[in-house]
Amino acid sequence: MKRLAPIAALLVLLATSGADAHQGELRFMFQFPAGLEPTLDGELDDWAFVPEVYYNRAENMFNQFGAPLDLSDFNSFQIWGYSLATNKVYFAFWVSDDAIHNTEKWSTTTDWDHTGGQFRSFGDESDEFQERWTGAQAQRYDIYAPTFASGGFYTKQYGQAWAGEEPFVMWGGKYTKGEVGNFEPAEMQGEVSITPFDDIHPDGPDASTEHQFAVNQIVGLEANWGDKDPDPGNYDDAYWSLFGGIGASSQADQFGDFLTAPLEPGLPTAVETSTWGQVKASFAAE
Ligand SMILES: [Ca+2]
Ligand SMILES: [Ca+2]
Ligand SMILES: [Ca+2]
Ligand SMILES: [Ca+2]
Repeated sequence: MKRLAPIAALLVLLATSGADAHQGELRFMFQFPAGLEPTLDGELDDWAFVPEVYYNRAENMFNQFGAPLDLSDFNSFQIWGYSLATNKVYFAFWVSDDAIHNTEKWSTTTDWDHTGGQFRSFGDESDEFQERWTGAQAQRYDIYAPTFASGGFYTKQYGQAWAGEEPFVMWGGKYTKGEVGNFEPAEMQGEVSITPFDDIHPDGPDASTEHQFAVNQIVGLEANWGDKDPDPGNYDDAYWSLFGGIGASSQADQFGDFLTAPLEPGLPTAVETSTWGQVKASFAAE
């Protein structure tokens, strides 16, 4: 499907005129119809009907360090979506990089209720304060998957660790070219679901407040890929960001804004009995 999304294009005008944007231009979270949420198997065919307006491509990212844009050095797309039926976030990505190390990942920060504010690095506060509030009202997730991180995990939430593990973060992914850690070009892709929270409590989900998605919400996000080609221990090549917000790893005011888009016209809506083959056949027949 190559057309641009007419509803999303219109909402650019509406939302940017009234919203309190943080960094950069408004981007869009695709709304999956109920029953068509992606299967987290590492295959991105169930994202094929997402229009181009929802793709966040490397050529539109910001580099906080030295290297100029060079798509042979780093290339990617990411798509952010959500579902009202499952109340989950869906994140798909493709990465092409001239070397992928097990210290490289998507470092993404989230502020679903758009409060802004500090959420990590409370250096002057008590241990008790830090345990309660680090990663609570806004969050940092590191998505290494499908790479197994040098630290011994695939995904991580900083502060409230349980919220970064299954079933609150689920993923599927694979390398489609090369491999991790051999200093040669590699490509990988993945798809991730995240349970969104407005407050994550150390005691677990029952003590926490889940965020409830609705259409036309403005949510806060940032996502980064730190490129470390010559030295797996250093961000020596580039630090690519969606919005380029300096300090976004601890300050939610430095995130950018996404709009939770309405359903795109023309997507199937009642697919309980459909298989993916039938759904794809219906698109091919258009
Ligand atoms: Ca899939
Ligand atoms: Ca690179
Ligand atoms: Ca918040
Ligand atoms: Ca790299």
